[in-house]
Amino acid sequence: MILDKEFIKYAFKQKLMSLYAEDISELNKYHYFTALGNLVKDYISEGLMKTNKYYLNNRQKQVYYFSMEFLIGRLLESNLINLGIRDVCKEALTDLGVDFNEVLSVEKDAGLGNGGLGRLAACFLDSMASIGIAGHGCGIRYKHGLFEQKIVNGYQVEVPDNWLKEGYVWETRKPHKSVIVKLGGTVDLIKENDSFKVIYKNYEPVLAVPYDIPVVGYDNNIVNNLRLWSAETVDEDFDFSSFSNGDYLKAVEYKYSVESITQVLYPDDSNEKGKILRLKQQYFFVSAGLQSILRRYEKLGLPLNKLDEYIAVHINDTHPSVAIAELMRLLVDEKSMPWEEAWKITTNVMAYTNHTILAEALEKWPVDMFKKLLPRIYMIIEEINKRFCAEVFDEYNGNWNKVNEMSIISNDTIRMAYLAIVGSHSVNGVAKLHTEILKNQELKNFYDFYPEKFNNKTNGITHRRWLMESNPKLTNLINETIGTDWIKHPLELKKLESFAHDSSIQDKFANIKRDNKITLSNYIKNKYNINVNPNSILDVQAKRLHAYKRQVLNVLNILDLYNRLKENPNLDIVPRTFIFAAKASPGYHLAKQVIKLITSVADKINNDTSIGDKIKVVFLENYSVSLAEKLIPCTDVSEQISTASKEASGTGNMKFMMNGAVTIATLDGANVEIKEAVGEDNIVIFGLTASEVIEFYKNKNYHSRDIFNNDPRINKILTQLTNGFLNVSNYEFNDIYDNLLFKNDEYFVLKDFDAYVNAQNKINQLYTDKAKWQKMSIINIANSGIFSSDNTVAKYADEIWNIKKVYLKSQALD
Ligand code: 26Q
Repeated sequence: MILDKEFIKYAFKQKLMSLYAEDISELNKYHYFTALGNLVKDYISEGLMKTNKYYLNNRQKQVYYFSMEFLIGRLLESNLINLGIRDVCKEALTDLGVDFNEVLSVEKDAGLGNGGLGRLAACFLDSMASIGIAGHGCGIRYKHGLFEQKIVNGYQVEVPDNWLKEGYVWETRKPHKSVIVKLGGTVDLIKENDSFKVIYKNYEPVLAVPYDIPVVGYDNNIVNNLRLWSAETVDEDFDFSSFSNGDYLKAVEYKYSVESITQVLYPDDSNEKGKILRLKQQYFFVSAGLQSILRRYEKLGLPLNKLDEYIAVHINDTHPSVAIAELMRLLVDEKSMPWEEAWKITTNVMAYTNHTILAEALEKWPVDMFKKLLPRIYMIIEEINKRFCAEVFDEYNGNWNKVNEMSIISNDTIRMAYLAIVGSHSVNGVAKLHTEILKNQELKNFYDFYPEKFNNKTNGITHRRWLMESNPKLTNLINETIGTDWIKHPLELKKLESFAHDSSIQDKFANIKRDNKITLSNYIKNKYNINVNPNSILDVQAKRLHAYKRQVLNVLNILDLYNRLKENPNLDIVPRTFIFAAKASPGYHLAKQVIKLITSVADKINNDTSIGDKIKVVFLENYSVSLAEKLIPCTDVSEQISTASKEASGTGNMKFMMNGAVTIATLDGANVEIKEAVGEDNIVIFGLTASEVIEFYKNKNYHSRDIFNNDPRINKILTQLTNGFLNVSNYEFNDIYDNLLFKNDEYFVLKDFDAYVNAQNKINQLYTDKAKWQKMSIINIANSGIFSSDNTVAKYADEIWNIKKVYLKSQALD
């Protein structure tokens, strides 16, 4: 099919007609979006079918990325870009009098994730398809994604995200590919010759129905698949008569209980613990995913003992780690494979990525609860653990302490990270520093035992969404300056470096940033009625709210700057707009208090006419993929100020640098590698290092009160939190205050305060030298190519999955 402008105009009008039986002039942007979306989906479907056929015919090894979260955002524009038809579609719609950008903007985000981990999964899907890796996503079709955030009276209010309400153009329901997942009940093992037969009784059958979303590669004819599972009642069981004497209410209850499994994404990034529904979600999609993988594999007609040559399964954090036991169950129980052989295959198939070192975020399940919901899986984990403990015992000459420390089951809980490590052939961290901390601290026992399993894969982001789609003006300028090779080979962005000192090029980059800032300031004016000066420094901290990410440190600096300006109205600073965007987990009280703090500081400062536009503070509500796409291209200063050692990697940091922001950062996560890439002159680093933080914890020799007592600035600011200065009750920010002073400031906010203030002053200084700043900005863009997820995924494919790239010529597909 050739998609030229005339054909698109014709097909678009046809689509509108077949969908709505009305003329284009009678319809609106929502109809236009649906029509264009459907048109594009039809076009993609053929590619999907052909790619699939190619993979099957060539027995291509496949990787399945199992993740509880896929934060994919909007798809229309990225699909158009990857298909190479964005411009022609824009022209076609413009010819028809339709505002193309308005059509794109009505698409609802698929917000099926909390933050970094979910967005990483989405970037990996885009990169796998774009570099030619046969890789697919497997996850959950939540009826409600991450909540929508409203700010009311300065407080966060959560509204359910009803993203499926008007239907979702990109998905295809595949009821004929449904499978059954068994929950609860009991199991009997019946001896049969040398083996066992497993009998399941009184379990609850759940029908897992797949919905497929195509994942389009960039200009390469490849379309992979994201399969999301939805829970439904099994028809025969939902037959009302099967509920003795037709108990209508019981039947409805049953339906409700089954459907609740895929009702909602847990809006959390660590606090939610021991919730049975979460475990159901995990097992539900893992079992469904593995069953469908095995069913497809059997179509190939290959023996099961070669499964590891054709299939890789990657687990995104421990959330899908029951996959290890479930694959054992399928191989041993359902396919009668001997345990040893099944174990070898399972560990060869599975690979695990760790995304956190926060102890409280490591998943543990109470044995009682687990056993009740997944009795057979529990037995299998016990067996895995028994054999593993025996190995540890042998290796360490009968050292029971080691066995206790490393046992998967301990103190009546199952430690999922340990299961994931034991059951995988690869364990990776997501940035160099993070991997080192895992190896030398958190998972040291396991690194000593299995050194060959551990490796680093620094995160990445797709430059197609985070540069080409979100910042078209910058993209065009890069194309004019160095050509377009970088699009398929992002490392080529490096060529920009030779222009970093060229003042005419610098001006062009500066003008684009300014244009983008004007767009954002208009948006802020319309939505919040706040005037943002486009000549001010746009300083942005956008990420989930968490104590370790230290939004509070940012706020304390703003208050200090405000105090200084009040004392000295002639203080010579470049006007600065501080922007925050962040969702707090609904049950995370402290994080919500921080939102109220930011909005209160914003009210105080924005309404102080003596400040003018020297400082503005804006809290943008409902941070999401599409808001990030708006915000990042406008940013001058990227705030990456987590307590060193706490942020596994960060990926926002990469998105901002790719759009020419200068980073103010601690040496944490991937910031360390950003610094290596751009050089220390092109980033502003401050604060404690990871080893200093770790030493303080070990020696218990940090006392935040001392800093409070000795630093009058801190004394003044913290007093302002509690004395009505911010026009709220004196108790409003109690938790923040207590954490900093009475709970000894776990995240070293006060300890790093002075260094941060100095770093911010340095930013101010650097910005006053326009040429210097622009040089820094260009060098950041030039060195962002190594953070393209294309590189990251290529390393996963090569070093973990053992999968080669495929190249599909369009003719080869017919
Ligand atoms: C756990 C149990 C119950 C409910 C929810 C959860 C849960 C949900 C989400 C636990 C963790 C998450 C998400 C974690 C996450 O996003 N981690 C981030 O991963 C990024 C990608 O690797 C890193 O860049 C970030 O540093 C890391 O914080």
